[in-house]
Formats: sequence, C-alpha cells, structure tokens
Amino acid sequence: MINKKVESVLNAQINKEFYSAYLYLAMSAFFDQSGLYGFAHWTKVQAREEVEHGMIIFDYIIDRNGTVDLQQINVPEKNFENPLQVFNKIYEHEKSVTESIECVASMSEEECDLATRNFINWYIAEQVEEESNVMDVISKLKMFEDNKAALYLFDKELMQREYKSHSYNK
Ligand code: OFO
Repeated sequence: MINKKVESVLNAQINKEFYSAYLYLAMSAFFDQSGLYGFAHWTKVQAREEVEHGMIIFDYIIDRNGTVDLQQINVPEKNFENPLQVFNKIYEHEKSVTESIECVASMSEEECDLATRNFINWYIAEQVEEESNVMDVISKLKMFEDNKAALYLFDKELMQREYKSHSYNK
C-alpha cells in the first residue's frame, strides 16, 4: 500500500503531465498554423511523451494498490508569437515540472517510501534531458535570429524527431 502523502503528490504529478501534453498540443497547433510543420511535429511528439509520463505514474499508483485521483486539466496558454518565444515558455514550463518531480522525490524520502524514490529517478533523469533538448533549440534559434532560410532548414530537421516509448509495465 502506498503512503497517502506520496500518493497525493503522484496524483498531482499525473495532472501536471497531462497539462504538459495540452500545452505542447496548443503549441503544435500554433506552429501548424504558422506553416512551421517541423516545429509542429516536434511539439506533438512531446505531447505524446507527456501523456505517457502521466500514464506511467497512473500504472505505478495502481501497482502499489493506491487510488488514482484524476483532477481537472487547466486550459493551456494560447498567446504564442514566434518559435523563440514559444521555446522560452517551454523552458520555463519544464523547469517548473523539474521542481515538481524533485518535490515527489523529497516527499518519498521523508515518508521512507523507497519504492517511489526509486521509481521517480527515471523522471529526474528525463527532466535533465528535456531541459537540455529545449536549451539546444533555444541556442539555435538565437543564432539564426531573423534568418528565414536557416529557420526553414531547422524546421525540416525538427521533423525528424521520432516518438520513443518508455512504458513502465503495460
Ligand atoms: Fe513530463 O516531462 Fe515535460 O513536462
């Protein structure tokens, strides 16, 4: 049986992961309407990964004989202007998700729930990778500035991103 405080932060984390998916989908729609199909693809793949992040926690709570408590998902922001502005927003968002994951880790340590402490390690590593990937895109976008040809080529590069599944046990 899972510790109730840990269960509660894990349920909150499910909501944050699904909100992340919503946010990336809103961004994907913006890029699609802007004719940046590679950016649209990249953010859509990320949305799928976020759904999976939520599902892995969902499965984990059930495996620990806990109670899944799904809450309302907030409406995502829609005020997008250009790729750099969007990726700066992504970076800020992912930093907040990293903090949230770290809080799950701290709570599981405080409550001596070592199974969850071990489980959440994968998310800690994933956040390092996500922040790094986003920073990489931001650095390139800053380098291009207003060079439309470079943006066009980078958009094609982002189209190559492949969805990788990390399913927990289902
Ligand atoms: Fe789930 O990693 Fe981004 O938010």
